[in-house]
Amino acid sequence: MLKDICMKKYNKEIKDCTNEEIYFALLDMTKKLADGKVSEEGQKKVYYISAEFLIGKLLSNNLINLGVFDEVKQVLAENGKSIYDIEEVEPEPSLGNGGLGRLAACFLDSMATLGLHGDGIGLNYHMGLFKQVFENNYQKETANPWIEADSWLEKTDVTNTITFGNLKVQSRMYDIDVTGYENRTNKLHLFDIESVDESIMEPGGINFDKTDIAKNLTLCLYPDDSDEAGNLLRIYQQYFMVANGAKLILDEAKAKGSNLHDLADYAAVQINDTHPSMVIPEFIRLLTAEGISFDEATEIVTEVCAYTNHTILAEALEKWPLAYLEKVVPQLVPIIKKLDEKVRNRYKDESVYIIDKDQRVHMAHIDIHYSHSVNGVAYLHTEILKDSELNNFYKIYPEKFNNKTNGITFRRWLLHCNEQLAAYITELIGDGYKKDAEKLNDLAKFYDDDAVLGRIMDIKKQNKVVLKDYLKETQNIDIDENSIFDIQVKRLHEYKRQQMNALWVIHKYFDIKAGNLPKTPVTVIFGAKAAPAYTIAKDIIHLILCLQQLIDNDPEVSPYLKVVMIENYNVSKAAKIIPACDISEQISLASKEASGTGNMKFMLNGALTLGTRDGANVEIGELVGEDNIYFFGESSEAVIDHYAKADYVSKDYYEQPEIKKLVDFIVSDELLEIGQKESLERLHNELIVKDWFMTLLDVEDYIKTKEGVLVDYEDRKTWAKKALVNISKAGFFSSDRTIAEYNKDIWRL
Ligand code: Z2T
Repeated sequence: MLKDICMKKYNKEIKDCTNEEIYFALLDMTKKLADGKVSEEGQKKVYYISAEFLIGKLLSNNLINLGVFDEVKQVLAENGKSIYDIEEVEPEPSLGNGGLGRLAACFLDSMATLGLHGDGIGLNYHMGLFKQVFENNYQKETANPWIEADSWLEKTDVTNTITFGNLKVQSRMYDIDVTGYENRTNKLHLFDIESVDESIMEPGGINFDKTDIAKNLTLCLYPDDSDEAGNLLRIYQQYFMVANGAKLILDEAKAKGSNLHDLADYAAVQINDTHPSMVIPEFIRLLTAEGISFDEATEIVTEVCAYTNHTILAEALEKWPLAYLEKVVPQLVPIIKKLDEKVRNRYKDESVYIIDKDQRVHMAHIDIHYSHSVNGVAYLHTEILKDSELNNFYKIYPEKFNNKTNGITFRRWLLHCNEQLAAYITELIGDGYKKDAEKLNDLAKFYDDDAVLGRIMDIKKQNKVVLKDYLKETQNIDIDENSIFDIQVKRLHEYKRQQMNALWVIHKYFDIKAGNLPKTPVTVIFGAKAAPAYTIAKDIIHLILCLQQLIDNDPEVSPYLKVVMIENYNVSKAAKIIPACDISEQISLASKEASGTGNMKFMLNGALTLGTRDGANVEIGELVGEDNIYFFGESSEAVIDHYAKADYVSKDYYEQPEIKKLVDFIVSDELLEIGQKESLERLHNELIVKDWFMTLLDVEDYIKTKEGVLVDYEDRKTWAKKALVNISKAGFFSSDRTIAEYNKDIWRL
């Protein structure tokens, strides 16, 4: 088939085509194959509405799901081409920030894989998330355009006029095929404005005129919300997404015979955090325009919609000033006021009102009152929502609250990223695990099989070499495949505590200087983007890059310790990094990481977790048992208690001489010579006088525990067994399981 396409498209044999030409030919081929698997099925359909879908590159993923990856790889090889070189040609769509967006992408994969009719609804950002480059040991942002003349996007003839007060914009829907693993194909619908203008982006950076909505609405994944124009743009984007989405959902239901009173028999809408929450008042607006009473419209919408919460961090909970909504979406304001009135008539507790006394609209409150389901994303997270963050709502609606522990698609995060391990698992237990992840438990019979443990460690070693070669090629960095790969890759945020890991590096640096040499050298790998306006996060990146340079240039230390900051960490880099990992750093302040999903990817690929009892780490621990995970630090209860009593004083911890020595090294002569004084001093001061996420509370236990991990690493056989236990218990974290639960408890397709 590929041969024919190349002939027809370029009048060339495969062997004579460039990698670019082959990529575009495979694009055509894949689309055709996927198309054959689209089918309307059943009356009810689920719509996953999300401001982010971090789909990453799609070619190999689609070839795997369509069952032709091995065949294509073979044909290419016979013609002197490599599928891995072709993969490099594909631009990476970065239509998400991190976990929330990647989760949405995994969920689409699992819906199609389970044969559920479920589509995604989102926005066609032209730039996606910024591209990160390092300059003078600092993060700099540049634009990241990804749409080419020929891409996965299919232009549809669905268009709408979307009204914002006096401004009207024309929209158009673009579709991306979502292939299921040996199953149906669904669609990801991405809406765009017809008048978008990429040329308003200032060259070399990520700045553009934030007020020119008709040109910028879908230009970028939501930008900083640090100024009014940024906030307003975000509201424009959100309404644009839900207005197009709600219209599509009603049109599809009507086409299938719905009279709208029975909408809940045709549509289930999952609201991914509060970014799409305006879909609730928008549905009510459309339904009442069709003659349905306001009260009935709220009941219909409540039956259709379900809401997922992804964080308890106060700053991430959206509260829009009513004045902003009046400016951008005046048509929704009377509806939101009426919804608030209904709440006020029923409940006396001010904390559950939609509009607060400062005239701010709490988006999550709309969702909780007017959805039938509210879920957290890991057991601990849901318990915290019920017991503290949303306790006042839980008291009103206990039946609405439920947990759906996150998951990841094993197609991308095992079959694709770690072909060798997948092939070996198949050799051991057959390939049933590809569709039923719980079958990984069958690996238990090999826990004490030396030959198996040896092979598991061999594969790990080979993956480390692959990463070594990749880093050499992309960043000209040399790492030692015989060192321990200790990895923390995720967005940069103080609650995730990359700064604590940096303090460990400082500790180890002192230790080595003092002559305590580690048996096996350690390579500490970081990858993280900081939000452009998040100053302290950028300071932490600066510290890590300065440590990297300091240690590289120190012949006493560099044979034993290396720090590497991966530039522009994204989905395709994750797929290269994760299979090579020995120690997975999941060290967030307990209670703050709602779930985490990187933790699951590392476990599945045979890394051991060093972490706090936070998010899904708790469930990983329960599955593998305390011998096969390294927990440290204060419990979530203790942390929540510290916040309640406001009794955490970082200065008190800083005064302990061993801790002071580490923290003060941030402003040592050695580092000031490399880095910028202002930045390092700001971070130093922050840790001493604020430390809002309690780094110094846990740093001592962290260092002690991590030293223990390094000791354990030396017993290779016991380590290999722990790795195999982790792989074998990872089945629970398949997003197929998560989606089956969403369907059983919430969507009921
Ligand atoms: C995000 O990635 C997450 C939560 C957010 O709250 C926003 C974004 Cl962009 C508004 C993450 C959580 O931090 C992480 O713990 C979780 O695993 C992930 O969502 C998916 O649920």
